[in-house]
Amino acid sequence: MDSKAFVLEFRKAVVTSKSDVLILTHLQPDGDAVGSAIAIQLILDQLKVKSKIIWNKVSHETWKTWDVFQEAVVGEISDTSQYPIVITVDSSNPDRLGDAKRFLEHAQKIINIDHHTDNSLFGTINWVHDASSVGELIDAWLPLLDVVYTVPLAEALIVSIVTDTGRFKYSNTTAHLFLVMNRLTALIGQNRYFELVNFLFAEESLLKWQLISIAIQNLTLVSDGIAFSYIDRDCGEEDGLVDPILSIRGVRAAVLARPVGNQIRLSFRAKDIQLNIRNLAQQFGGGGHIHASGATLPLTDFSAQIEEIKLVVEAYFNE
Ligand SMILES: [Mn+2]
Repeated sequence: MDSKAFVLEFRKAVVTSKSDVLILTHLQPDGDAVGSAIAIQLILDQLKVKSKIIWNKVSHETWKTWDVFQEAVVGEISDTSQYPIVITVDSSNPDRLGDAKRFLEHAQKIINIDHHTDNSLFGTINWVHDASSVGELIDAWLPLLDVVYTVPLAEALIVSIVTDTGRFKYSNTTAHLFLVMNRLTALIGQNRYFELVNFLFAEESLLKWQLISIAIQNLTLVSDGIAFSYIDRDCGEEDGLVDPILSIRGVRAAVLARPVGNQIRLSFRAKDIQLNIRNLAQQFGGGGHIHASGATLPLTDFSAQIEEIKLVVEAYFNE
């Protein structure tokens, strides 16, 4: 489906909706999920279509201080109503939605917008392409939809792009993306861009630094430039804990394991372009991007599982 066909389908689906359009994204929404969900809502607003976003376990303090986030119209995960039109962003399969997955059951149309190449194409309309972020993907068809790039809309797309490219240092950063960013930053202005990136990145919680310190203490090199570590306490929804490990000189890839609720969450990152970390994530039933992926395992015996995980990682890089 090309962008023209998608926009036709998108418009047809949303404007005929008699009830609110529901916007869903993955558990523990990150910057891409938050930015793109809000961008979709702001687009629907302009089309005079009412919508609700359901955040599933949003805990990141950062978003709560962003005025555009505060103004978003949100629904409750406990909502039992049925929504005929559901739009999902940044979610490669229905399981990524957590409990919110049940909203897909009675939906007549599911519009699936995602940039994970392992997306299961679970939508009735799928806009799934390889791109840096969902923000970049939305920008690909937005000019055809006849909506105005307002300042909040541009901000939402910037939040999505800036966070999912690791501030333009991941391998998904392309020349084209800077053209997109050129338009978006011109729109919001230099001062607002400075404000935005500062509240996004200038501060981390003390807890996060403490968790990073645990991860550094538990770090081992399982192979040449391959770091493995774990955090042996439930640190809830904190994200970005693997990045400091990857930033250590000489580390080409990093794997971090930690318990969250009744699961072990695994994060995989690589900064060596030759390394495909997604294949490793897939060995644990996970997926994602070639240089940034994740997986979750049921938590049974943490210490024993850590040893097993470490062996799998070691074998993967030493074979
Ligand atoms: Mn994303």
